[in-house]
Amino acid sequence: MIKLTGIAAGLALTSLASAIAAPLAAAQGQAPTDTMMNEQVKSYDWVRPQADYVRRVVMVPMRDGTKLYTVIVFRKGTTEGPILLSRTPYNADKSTSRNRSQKIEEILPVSDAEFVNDGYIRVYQDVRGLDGSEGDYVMNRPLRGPLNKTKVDHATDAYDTIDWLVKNVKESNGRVGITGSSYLGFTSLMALIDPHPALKAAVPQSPMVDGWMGDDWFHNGAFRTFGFDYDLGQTVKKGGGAVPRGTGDDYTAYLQAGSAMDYAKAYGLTDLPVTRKVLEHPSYDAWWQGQAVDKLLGARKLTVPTMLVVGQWDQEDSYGAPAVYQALKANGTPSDMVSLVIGPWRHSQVNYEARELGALKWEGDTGLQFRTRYMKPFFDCHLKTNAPACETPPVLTYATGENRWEVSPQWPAGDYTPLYLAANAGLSWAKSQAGSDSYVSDPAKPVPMLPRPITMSGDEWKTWLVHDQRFVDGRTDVLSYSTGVLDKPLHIKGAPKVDLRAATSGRDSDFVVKLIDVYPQENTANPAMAGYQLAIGIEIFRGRYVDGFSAPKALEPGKTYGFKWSLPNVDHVFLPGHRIMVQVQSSLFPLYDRNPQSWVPSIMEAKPSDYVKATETIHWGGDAASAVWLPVAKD
Ligand code: PG9
Repeated sequence: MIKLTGIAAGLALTSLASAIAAPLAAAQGQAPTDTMMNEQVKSYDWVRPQADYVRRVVMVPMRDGTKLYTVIVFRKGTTEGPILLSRTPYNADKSTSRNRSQKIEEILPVSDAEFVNDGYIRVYQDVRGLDGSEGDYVMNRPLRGPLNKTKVDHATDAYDTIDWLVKNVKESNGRVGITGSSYLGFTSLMALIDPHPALKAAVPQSPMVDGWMGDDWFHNGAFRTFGFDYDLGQTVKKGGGAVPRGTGDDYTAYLQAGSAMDYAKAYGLTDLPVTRKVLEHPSYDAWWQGQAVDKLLGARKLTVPTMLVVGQWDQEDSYGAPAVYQALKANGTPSDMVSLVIGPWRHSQVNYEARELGALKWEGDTGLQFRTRYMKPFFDCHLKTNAPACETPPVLTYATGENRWEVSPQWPAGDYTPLYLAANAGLSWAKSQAGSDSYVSDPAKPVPMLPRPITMSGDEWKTWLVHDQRFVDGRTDVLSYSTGVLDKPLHIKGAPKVDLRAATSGRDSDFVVKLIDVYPQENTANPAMAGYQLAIGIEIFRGRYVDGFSAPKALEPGKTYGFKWSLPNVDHVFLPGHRIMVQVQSSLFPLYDRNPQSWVPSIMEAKPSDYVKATETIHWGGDAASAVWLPVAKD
């Protein structure tokens, strides 16, 4: 005999019981049933009574009747809580439900812990048209006006949301702050336009401000292909994700496709309205200018105290925060209304653990340090009931190299001093006799942004700006100029400015300049850093815009032009024993599309035959003294 034990025995007994029960029921005159109970229930509340928080989901009505999905989270027992709002395109539900924990610190992003543990009410809202919110989604929806004929934008949506929150969240003290990084930085900035009176403070982090000048879509006219994946992920309701190009080398995938338009067509991206818009506006026209948030804010009086934050190696939106700071400073905004923070971070790293970036290590968790020592006190002093006095630094930066926070009264905080390109691959503080160097830029072999194979995703993308640049030093199409070994520190605080005197044999050309800290050749304690070429700033300029960004023109072959642009804002100390290097090249692929180097009205649509080799001549000394102007701090 087989003995049944445990579950098997239980199951066997249950089936035996029903086998007996059915004929029994029939015998007793009950009608056999041909339906079964539907075992699905309508919903499940994963926030259990034991949760240490309250989590409310509400549809907040906007002035046009559209309702926006809004999640309100706070610790149980909170009263008189300041509200901290973020308006997101990245799913409010997901931002407030990590692991479905019953602990508030666990369901929220790590950067929220210090706030909710001190009585703040955290609110995340889906922007209109995305995730739980109703309405139409327009990427970076412009302000009402020539580019937006509707009655709503992110300024009105923020206003209506804040209005609803202060009237309906009884646990709050009626004071609201707004924050978030990148797209959320953009929505934070838009809330500052005709703001609700209850909005008392803002911390926009790495905000996307001017998509053409230096944030996500272009830099100084050169198109950033990374936007394709973003468009697909962001604007397709089902099945978006990444561009389906497989796991191979992105360098090869983009090179084989041809122009940006060819690539877009090959992958069906021209079906996306947002991609079409970007491809149709290759120059700095009214469409781009009209939505540049630094211009919008610079034309108004700032009425909400604002702390602008950016990472020194922000691979997506390095331009926006300092540009808004400069625009507000230029219109007379005082330091107690606008301040600037530059941390040693990649894009959005301010909200994560930030002890290191690639091979670079900092003194502790610089993200946490900033949030607890500066960002939270800033919100506290503007939002708390019985608030402490504000002690917000006008400018707070992290001096990389010496690895310490420092406060400056204004930004830039150095005196611009030219470091000239010179003979024998040198860099010199004095202008030398005239001379030049040349290289051939071949669009068939563009200079890679990283050692191949390249996948512009994950950690590789997050840290590419701090990658050791030795992998291109020595290429025949990259010029490297260097100082001797420094005998004392050189501290720079600001955005280095490039003044490149160059000629091309073609009709158009890109120029890329990198300012590099070359570490000492030997380092027994840390061999990974021996001889490391750390780019302190990398930036591109598209030659056709030499006379203005809205007026592209063909270059005259052989004529020397002065190409001028800025590198990202930095606070860096080149230490004794290090050298300063400047690299010049004419492509940075595949992040930036290739310049065909012949004249075509739109580079987006260049044909294979338009891509030609060009000889680039970089002049130094005399009347055509190429230089990088460094904002040298007097320490
Ligand atoms: N940098 C991203 C982005 C912002 C706005 C538009 C497009 C892209 C982001 O990280 O949100």
